[in-house]
Amino acid sequence: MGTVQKVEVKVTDEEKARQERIKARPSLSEILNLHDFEAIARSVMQEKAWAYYSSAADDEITLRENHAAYHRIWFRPRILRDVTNVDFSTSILGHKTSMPIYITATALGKLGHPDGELNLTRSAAKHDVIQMIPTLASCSFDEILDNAAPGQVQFLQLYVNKDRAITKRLVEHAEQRGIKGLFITVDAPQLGRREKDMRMKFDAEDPAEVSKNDKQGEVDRSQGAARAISSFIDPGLQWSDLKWFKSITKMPLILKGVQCWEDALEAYDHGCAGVVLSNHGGRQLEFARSGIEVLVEVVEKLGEKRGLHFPNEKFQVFVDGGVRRATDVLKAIALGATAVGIGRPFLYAFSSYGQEGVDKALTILRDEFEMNMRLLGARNIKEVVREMVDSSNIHTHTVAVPEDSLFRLNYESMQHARLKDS
Ligand code: 173
Repeated sequence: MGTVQKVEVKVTDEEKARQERIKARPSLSEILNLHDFEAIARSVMQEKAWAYYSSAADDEITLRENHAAYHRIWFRPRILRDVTNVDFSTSILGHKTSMPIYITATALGKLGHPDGELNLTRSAAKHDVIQMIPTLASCSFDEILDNAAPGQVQFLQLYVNKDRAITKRLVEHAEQRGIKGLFITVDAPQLGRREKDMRMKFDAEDPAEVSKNDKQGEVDRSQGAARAISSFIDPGLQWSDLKWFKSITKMPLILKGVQCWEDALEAYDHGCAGVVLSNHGGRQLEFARSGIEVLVEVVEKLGEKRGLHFPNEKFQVFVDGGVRRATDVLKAIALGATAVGIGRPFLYAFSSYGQEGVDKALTILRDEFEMNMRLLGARNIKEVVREMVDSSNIHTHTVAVPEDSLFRLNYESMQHARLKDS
């Protein structure tokens, strides 16, 4: 079983108790679903790391909506279709993947485990899925590439630096090292308020700090991990910059963080290869809608305005946020997404169990896909079609759905400021 981080923290009573909780982790064979990793991570992770990974904007309403939105979509399965064999492999930007998911970019992997993002790289190779490497990884970009299997497909998530020379170097280097797609983050001109994270001080000596090689500029450490390292991001990024990106790279450009059909249409008209309908895991604009809700309007309006049918090879639409089950993914596929990004569940998996945790998470998803494709009456991803879901309630934000206990139990309430002597 992979080692859980035991860095040289002062051995306080709280740390001793944490070490006991690490020893008391259930074995991987007892883990049944992705929610389980979250519950375990919450009890075994260092407080600061948990705060950074789990936190989201303001009152965390969008964080919860991302997951809850999937509960407003119900299936219309087909029967008697000989589902002895089901194949849920597909391709993303022309690259094969064993399932219609990818490991999306999440910063600061070493906060959760000493091997950081390499847990994801190695597991992605083993399970034939694609990893999107974050600009702000704890491991250096080259270390991640060097640890990839021969021919392993990886994408790069890009934060655009105010100093375009730094961005240009990174993009050219990424292309030269064989990165297959550039996902430009467009929903974070300024970092959202993640108050759980802000209550923690980001430590100058933190071993998990973003890779020294990939440093993007000076930092302000008073407001949590994320704000500490985000000041290099250019809030001046605009549509006209896409021309420049096209002039410096041949990699397909995908905008990550599109939140309405009008911008998806702009992206298409600007020659992007796709969009990720995302609100950054609920960490940016509070009351941003879920990616799955936005997907419904994007598919409808781009069909109407440009005659596009989805899924579409030329312009691919991805969704992320709140995904915990293969049924969530299948809903997005039925509604026209090419694939779905999953972030936090893999962080929680490696923070709790190292690479074996990620392996287990991917195995769980594979098993869920197999069963649910059979139950849905779809033998391959092409057969997961629009008619298999009823999304008529997607834009209605208050509907009665059964309590989602596993998710709710993992949700941590926000904290008030504490008195000095408490
Ligand atoms: O969501 C994040 O935490 C994130 O994307 C980020 C952005 C800048 C610095 C660190 C993390």
